[in-house]
Amino acid sequence: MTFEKQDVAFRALTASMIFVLLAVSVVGMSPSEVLAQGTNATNATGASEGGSQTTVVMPLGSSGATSGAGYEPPEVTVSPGATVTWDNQDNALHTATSGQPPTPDGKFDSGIVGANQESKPVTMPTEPGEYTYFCTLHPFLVGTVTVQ
Ligand SMILES: [Cu+2]
Repeated sequence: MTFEKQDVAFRALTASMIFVLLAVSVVGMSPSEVLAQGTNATNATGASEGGSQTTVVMPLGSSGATSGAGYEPPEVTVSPGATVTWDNQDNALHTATSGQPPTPDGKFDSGIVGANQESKPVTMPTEPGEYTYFCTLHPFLVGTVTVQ
């Protein structure tokens, strides 16, 4: 009889210890999971942009040949294989197409970016160099991406 009582007590103690261990491990895991997620989120943003997002604006009015408005900034420098996003703030369609106007060279191409739209992140070449690009719809718009 005594043995049974002790056995029950022992089981209760074991159960409560397991509960405490579980509670500790759950509590212990949560911060590290949060940290891991935070780290992943940082990496996801940082890795694709080499630590910084490069965005070139297609300013309002840049579809006008004599407006003087053009890709802003006209020259950017990025790491090999980094992405660049073009932010079209104009009321006309634009592209950022690598090559000497009016001939695309196939190194990169944003495709048509709608008015008040952003392009998808466009992957730059991995080969270091200076890449001229232009707008296929407004070939007087010219910019440069330097990969280094
Ligand atoms: Cu254009």
